[in-house]
Amino acid sequence: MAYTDLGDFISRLERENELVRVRERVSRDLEITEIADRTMKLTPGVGAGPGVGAGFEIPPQHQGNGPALLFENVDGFEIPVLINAYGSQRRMAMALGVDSLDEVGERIESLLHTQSPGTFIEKLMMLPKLVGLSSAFPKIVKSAPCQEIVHAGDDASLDALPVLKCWPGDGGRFLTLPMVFTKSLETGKRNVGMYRMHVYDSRTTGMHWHVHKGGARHYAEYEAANQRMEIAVALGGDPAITYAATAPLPEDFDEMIFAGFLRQASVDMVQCKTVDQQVPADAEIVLEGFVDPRERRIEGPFGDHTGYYSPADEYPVFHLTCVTHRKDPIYPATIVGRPPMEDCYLGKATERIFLPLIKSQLPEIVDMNLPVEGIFHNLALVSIRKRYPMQARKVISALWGLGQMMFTKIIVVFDEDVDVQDMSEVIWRLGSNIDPRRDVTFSDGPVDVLDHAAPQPLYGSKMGIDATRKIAGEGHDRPWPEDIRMSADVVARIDRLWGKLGIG
Ligand SMILES: Cc1cc2nc3c(=O)[nH]c(=O)nc-3n(C[C@H](O)[C@H](O)[C@H](O)COP(=O)(O)O)c2cc1C
Ligand SMILES: [Mn+2]
Repeated sequence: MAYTDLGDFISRLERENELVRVRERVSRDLEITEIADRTMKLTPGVGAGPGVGAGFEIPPQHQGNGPALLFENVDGFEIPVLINAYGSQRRMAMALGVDSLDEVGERIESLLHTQSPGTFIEKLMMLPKLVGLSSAFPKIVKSAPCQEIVHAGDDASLDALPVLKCWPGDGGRFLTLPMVFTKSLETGKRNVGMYRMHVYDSRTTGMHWHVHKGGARHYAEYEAANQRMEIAVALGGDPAITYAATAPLPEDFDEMIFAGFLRQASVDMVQCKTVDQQVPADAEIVLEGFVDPRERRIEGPFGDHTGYYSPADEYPVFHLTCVTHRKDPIYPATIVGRPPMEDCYLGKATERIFLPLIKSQLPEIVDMNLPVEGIFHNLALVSIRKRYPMQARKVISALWGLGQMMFTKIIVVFDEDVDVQDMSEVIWRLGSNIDPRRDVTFSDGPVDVLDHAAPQPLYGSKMGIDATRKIAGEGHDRPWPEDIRMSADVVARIDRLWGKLGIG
């Protein structure tokens, strides 16, 4: 059931009426962004706004967001641009071959219940063993579609790729959906992360891995050893592989094994031509190259997923040594910016898929919502089954210690009966149930590199809010009021009467 490649996924999207081919000629500079941004912000019943609709029609049934777009006529380029392929709950589920994202979470949960050793990380690290070696581990293949065409040496260039300039204030054009393959110098273990790449010229780009991420951790080893770091960057392939590059997996958990688990079939990998890396054989385009351990260059600014420009800063530089690609490749891209955007749905997939793992460590957690406007690291809404005083504080502290949850600026904890997916209820309970001085707790720690409100980069304060009802032992001596609810017999009687009342 796994997709053989990106083209296979595109065919599925098309069959399901989830993709629009844009045949009008458009520029890769800003115009694709403007069309994609409007598309990502379409809501049912709301028009696309002036100007859109000239070259294509939006099918009617997109729940809260417009279709995937395949730009077939990008001014000056032969290669088409795919964007917004992950941009809805439905398409994200389709990308992972499930009907609902919770299915993936349930598969993880049932694995954890069959064999259940140790901590969160230990459990996650067990996954490959649990899934079984044959089905999840990557396989090496000798020949690959992604190497049908090879441009090595002086022939290697980024110029044929329709890399987007996303926003007017951007420092240049950026690869926005690259899977960056690195290897630890010490252990040889692989990491794959999605880190945007600022194109400086035909053969050099920035390498924007944040200091907290796997690529930067490997890079620190090469810096210490003063050794050149060989890197491969893949674009496209089975969408489950691309998602895996964005997933917040623990250190040393091979994203290609996780992709194998997601697609329930191992990922075929092929050896690169000029660097000691393997890449997914089904990729559209592969960039091979290296990063020098001493070189730095200004990267950015870039209109970021925070909805603000992230400032220019110094990052390592990627030097291209070879480009390989399919005969007729597709260039996958996304834009980020003020939410909701396509990346919100990649993030929502992570929320659903990782929830069972978080619950295995914090069993009192019932549900968690990372609202898209909270851009994932700003706001987490969590419901818990509370049994003892200060349990909400324990959950808050524990979440700040769990993987990339460490970046979460605001965590709000509610009781189990609160639907944290319902923002109307969230705001009502939050305002009603807290005494700010008692129920708000502050802490300091690492913050996301993109956080611009922290007084200095990389570290700042966090806020935890206990919005649960206060129980004995929490210093609240007054009785806690009951929710207002109608008596069951009256509800039943009015249920029977309702249709006759002519109200609706
Ligand atoms: C569209 C998109 C762009 C991203 N860009 C970056 C980036 O430029 N730098 C970065 O450190 N993380 C970026 N991320 C987040 C990482 O991909 C994510 O944190 C991932 O878990 C990193 O994997 P790692 O833990 O193996 O480093 C991006 C995510 C998405 C979905
Ligand atoms: Mn990783």
